[in-house]
Amino acid sequence: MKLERHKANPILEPRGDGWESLEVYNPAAVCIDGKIHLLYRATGEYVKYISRLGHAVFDENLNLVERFDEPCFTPDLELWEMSVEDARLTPLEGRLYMTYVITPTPCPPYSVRRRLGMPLLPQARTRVSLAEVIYESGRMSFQRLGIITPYGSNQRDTVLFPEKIGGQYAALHRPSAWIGPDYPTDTPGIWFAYLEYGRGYPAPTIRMHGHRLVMKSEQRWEARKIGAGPPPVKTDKGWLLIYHGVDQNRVYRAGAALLDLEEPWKVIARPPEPILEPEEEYERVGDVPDVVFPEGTVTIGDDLIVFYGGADVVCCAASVRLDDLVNYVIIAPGL
Ligand code: BMA
Repeated sequence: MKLERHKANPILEPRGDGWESLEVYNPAAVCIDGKIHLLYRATGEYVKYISRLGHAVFDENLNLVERFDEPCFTPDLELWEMSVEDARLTPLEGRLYMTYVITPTPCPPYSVRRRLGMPLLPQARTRVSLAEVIYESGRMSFQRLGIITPYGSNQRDTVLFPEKIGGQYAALHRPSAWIGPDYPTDTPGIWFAYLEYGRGYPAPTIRMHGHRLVMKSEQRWEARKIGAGPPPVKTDKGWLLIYHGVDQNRVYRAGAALLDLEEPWKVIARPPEPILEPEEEYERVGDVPDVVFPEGTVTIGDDLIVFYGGADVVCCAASVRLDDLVNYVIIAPGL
């Protein structure tokens, strides 16, 4: 089964000559009062490669209603955030939370550096932070809650579960450094962790504990690494997880799996084939060729709409009947 692309793709493209003139991609999504809000990663130059988040609003038929001229979220240099990237939005207990990647050393992706003759090393070191999102009078504002991923684990792709697991807040995360002989995986995989408040001054810290590997690379299309996409979607058959896999040629595809509702580190089903792969020009040609990178979903009626970045340049949408996707994940040939 494949997701069906929206006819108006790409739904957002770079514009102007400022902060969002080069790339607008990898959108988080949330539906509030019948409007779909996307928070997308945006860049406007390749030298410092600072990412900010932009905010666009769509109706349920994916017509653009509003796109704000200024970024809604920018790096806080006091916190050594030089770049804020790849947001995910999770409604939880009546509040809205955002996880996002931060780095003090942003650098353009490998393909851009090769094209522009920039040094290919080093890679950016990344961690993931949490913020509460306050939605008021049509605009988003943010209350930072701090870094949540463990020191030195080099993280992206961290998503909150939209409800507690076994009485505790919980997340999936992707520690790139947790590979090799000391770990149960040789390539970056998807891990589960609980979140808890720890002591801290001037504010409590939120830290992860109880880490367990959930999924590691299995198929050729995910041989290099995998990472969670949008936050898990609750269904009566299990948590639906849409994730990305990267092959040895750096092609990014999306797959789907079902995780146990009570013990989400247990995989119920994981079809071997991707549900979305780069085929259209806006996915195949761009700053990073051959990338589909899902980061948000909303359910409208019976449909699940998946929002994803195309080739690190544009925002796109694709959809599927949620029941059909869950049934497919269950009956498709297993691991
Ligand atoms: C990942 C992140 C994403 C990006 C992807 C493909 O490491 O940087 O934001 O879309 O690579 O370049």
